[in-house]
Amino acid sequence: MFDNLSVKFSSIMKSLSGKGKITEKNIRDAVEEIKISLLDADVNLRVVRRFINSTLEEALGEKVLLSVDPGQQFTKIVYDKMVALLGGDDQALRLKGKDTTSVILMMGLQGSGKTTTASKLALKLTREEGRKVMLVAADLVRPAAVTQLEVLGEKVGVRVFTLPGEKDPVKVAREAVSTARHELYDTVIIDTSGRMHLDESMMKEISDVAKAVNPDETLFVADAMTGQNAVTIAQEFEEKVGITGVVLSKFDSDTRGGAALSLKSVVGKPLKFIGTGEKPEDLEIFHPDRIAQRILGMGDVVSLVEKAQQVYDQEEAEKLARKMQKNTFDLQDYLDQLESMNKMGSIDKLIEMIPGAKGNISEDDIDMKEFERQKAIIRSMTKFERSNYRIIGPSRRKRIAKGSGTSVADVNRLLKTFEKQKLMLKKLMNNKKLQAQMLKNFS
Ligand SMILES: Nc1nc2c(ncn2[C@@H]2O[C@H](COP(=O)(O)OP(=O)(O)OP(=O)(O)O)[C@@H](O)[C@H]2O)c(=O)[nH]1
Ligand SMILES: [Mg+2]
Repeated sequence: MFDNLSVKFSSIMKSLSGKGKITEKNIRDAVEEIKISLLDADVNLRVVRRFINSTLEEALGEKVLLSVDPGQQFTKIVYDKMVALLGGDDQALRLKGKDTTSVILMMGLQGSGKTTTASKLALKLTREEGRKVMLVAADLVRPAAVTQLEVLGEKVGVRVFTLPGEKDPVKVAREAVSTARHELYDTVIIDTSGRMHLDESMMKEISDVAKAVNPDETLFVADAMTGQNAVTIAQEFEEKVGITGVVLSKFDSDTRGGAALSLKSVVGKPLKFIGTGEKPEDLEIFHPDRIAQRILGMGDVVSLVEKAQQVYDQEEAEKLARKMQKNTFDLQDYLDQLESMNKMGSIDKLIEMIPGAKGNISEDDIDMKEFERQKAIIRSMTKFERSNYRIIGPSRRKRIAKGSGTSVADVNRLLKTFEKQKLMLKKLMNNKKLQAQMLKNFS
C-alpha cells in the first residue's frame, strides 16, 4: 500500500530539497503535484482540497527557519498535515478496567475481515495486555461462520462463545456478555455477520445488537481494497449504528491507499488498527506519524529537522547562558546572536525558555528592524572594541559609522541598546531563582 504515492511524494520533496530558497511558485508547483498524486491514490476529493489548501496556506506563510533547508521545512509542513489527516495521535481502545467487562463489537461489510480481526484483536489483548478475552460467534447468517471463529479462537487460545441452534444474534450477544460477567472475562469481542449497507433489515439487526450490549468500542472493519467506497460505507454505519473506531484490514494489499487517507477526515472517527496479513499476529496499532513518514517516503527527515532545530537552539542558548552567567557577554556575542537569528531571535527564544524572564526583558530592547544595521556596525569594529565596548569614544564612533555606512547616531543607539541589554541580563543573572530555573532547562 502507498507504494505509488510514496514514490511520487519522494520525488516532489526531492525537487525542493537542497534549494537555498524556495519561491512561491516552487511551493505552488509542488502542492499541485501533491494534489494530483493524492487524487491518483483515490483520496476523497474534498479531503484533497482541504489538505492542499491548508498546506499551501502554511507553506506560503512559513518563515523558513535558519539552518534548516527550506525544502526540508516544506516537507515538515506536508508531513505535519499528513499526520493530522491521518488522525494525529495514536488512538488506543477505550476499554474499562479489568475488574469489569468491556464489550467490543465488530461490524462491516461481507468479507471485510471482521472475523479475522476479532481473533487478531483477541490475541493482542490477551498477549500484550493480559486481558481475559471471550470471542462471541454472533454471525448466524453464513453457515460456516461459527466454525470459522471456533477454529481461529482455538488458534489464538481464546474461548469462543456459541449458542448452538439460536438464530437471533441479539440473544447470543446478550447471553455472551452475561456469561462473561459471571465468569469474570474482562473483554468480550462480538463477531457479527457481514452485511451490505443497503440492506435495511441487516443494518437494523446490527443496531439491535449494539443497543442490547452497549459496546465500549464499536469497530468498523474496512477493507483497504474497497477504496473510496469504504468511506461511504463507513459513513452509513456511523449514521445507523455509530462507530468508535476503524480497523483498516488488508493493509498489506497492493492498493492505492485512498481509503486510509480519507476515512478519518470524512467519517471523523479514528483509525485504530491495521490488518497487515492473514495470520493472527498481523494486527498493528495505527500510528499516524509512521504511516505519514511511509507515505512521504521520508525516512528520518522529520526527526532530523527537529533535531537540527533542537541542537541549534540548545547549543547557542547554552553558550549564551554561560556568558551571561559570567557576565562576559560582549559585542562579538551580540553579533553572533544577530547573525544566527532569522526572524526568531535567539535571545527572544532564550528569554522564553526562562520562566518569569519575559517581563524583565522587553522585546523593544531587541529591535528586530535594526538587525542589519547593527550587524554592519559591529562588523566595522575591531576585535578589541567588540570585547571592550566602553573604550568606544567619539572618534571611534565616527570611524565605525563611516565604515558601516551608518551615522554616529546609529552607532550611539546600538551601544545604548547593547548596554541596556547587558544590564538587563546582569539583573536577570543576579536573580538566583531564575538562574536555577535556567540551568535546569539545560540539564
Ligand atoms: N492479506 C490480508 N488478508 C486479510 C486481512 N484481514 C482479513 N483477511 C482475509 O480476508 C478474508 C475475509 O476475512 P474474514 O475475517 O472472514 O472477513 P469477514 O468480514 O468476517 O467476512 P464475513 O463474515 O463473510 O462477512 C479472509 O481470507 C482473511 O484471511 C489482512 O489484514 N490482510
Ligand atoms: Mg466473518
